[in-house]
Amino acid sequence: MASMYPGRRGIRAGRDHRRFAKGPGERKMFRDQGSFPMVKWAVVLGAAAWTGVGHAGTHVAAPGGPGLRSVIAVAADGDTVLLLPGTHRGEGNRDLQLEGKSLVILGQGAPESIVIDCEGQGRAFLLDRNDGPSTILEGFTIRGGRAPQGGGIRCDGAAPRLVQIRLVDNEATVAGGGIYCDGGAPQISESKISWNRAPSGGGLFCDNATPALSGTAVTGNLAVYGGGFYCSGSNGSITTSEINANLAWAGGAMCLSESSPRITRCQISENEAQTGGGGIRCVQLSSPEIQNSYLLNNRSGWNGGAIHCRNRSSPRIVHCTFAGNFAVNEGAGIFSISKSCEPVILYSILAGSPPQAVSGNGRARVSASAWPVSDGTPTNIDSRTIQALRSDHRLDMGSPAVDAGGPEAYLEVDFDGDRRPWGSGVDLGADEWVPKEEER
Ligand SMILES: [Ca+2]
Ligand SMILES: [Ca+2]
Repeated sequence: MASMYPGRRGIRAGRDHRRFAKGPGERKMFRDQGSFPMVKWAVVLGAAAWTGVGHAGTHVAAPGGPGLRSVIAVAADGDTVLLLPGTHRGEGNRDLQLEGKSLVILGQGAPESIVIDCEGQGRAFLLDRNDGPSTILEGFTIRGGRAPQGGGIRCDGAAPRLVQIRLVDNEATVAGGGIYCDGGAPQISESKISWNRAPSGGGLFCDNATPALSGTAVTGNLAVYGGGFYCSGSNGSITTSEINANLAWAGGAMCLSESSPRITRCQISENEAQTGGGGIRCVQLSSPEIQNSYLLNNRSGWNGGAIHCRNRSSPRIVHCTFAGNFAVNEGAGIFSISKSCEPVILYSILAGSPPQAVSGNGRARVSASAWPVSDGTPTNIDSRTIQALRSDHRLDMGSPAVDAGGPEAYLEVDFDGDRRPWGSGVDLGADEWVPKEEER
């Protein structure tokens, strides 16, 4: 491991985070994804069986064969390339480009059993502006990639769909250990981006891109800036995803610079930074909208355990639950370094973060939320709310947080997937309490 990276205390966090991974959020996250991939597989495999391998629309790449590059070369626009189980390695299986053709590259089997191993000799795919949403990479693993930008995949103005892709143990020497996006609008769903590393953006780096992540786990990645993500001039959306146990010098889960993504129904937990922003570090002019999300057990070696704001960054945090975050200095929940920052915290619960859950020179506006009484804030609704959180940070029957949220704009689905409001009002925090028999 290069010495520029922070130490690996995050490995401990990675072990701890499994207890959250078994929570109802993740179970519902993956259940929500439906059966589309299985149906598609059946259709494709049925077509291959009916017409044989020589069918014009379907091509097969087997491990040990001539390699994916030569299969792509003979494929026509709109064709499907089936990757057979096993490890695809060698020169014919790295630094691949699709030659302007829209292809579906589909793993035939469990994504973990189909591996493109770049063996540290290059990246798997370089996609460009010819590769739009009809370019689909689905159901396989990319590991061992190494490149300056985008160790596993680089997208230059591309907008491909990545479905059930595993980007594991890739490295960038500049930015984007797993994937690097220079412009474009990639859609990443039901995927895992784990154990990648780069100086900036251990998992992903987005530069003036508009990514859409859903149902994706960004876990255990390592960087100097932005363990999970680095977004520069990039907005986009992150929904029903887990950003857990990433590690960085600054911005454990993510660094945002001139980037204001919309983060909904996500769990951001167990991330760690040696300096500001154990979870999210808003560097400059970055005002993400964070809704119906959990920020749990993130740690900063300086200020801002969950969120650190600087240089006119004013995130808007609505219906979120903070618990167990920690900062060595101050701002276990949210820290704003300057008066130019005006984070808004609304209808949220800041638990387990005393003292100074919200601190710094910024003009944080906390309203209609519950937070530790030790902060002496006039906006505390009821400290019993915090004590009433279950061990899994969900609400329990009779919690003061039930129906205590606001009538203003809210998402109609809570973190768990329950419809909100249930009962006479929306609940505080990320979770809407519903009677057990009504839980989805
Ligand atoms: Ca309610
Ligand atoms: Ca719920």
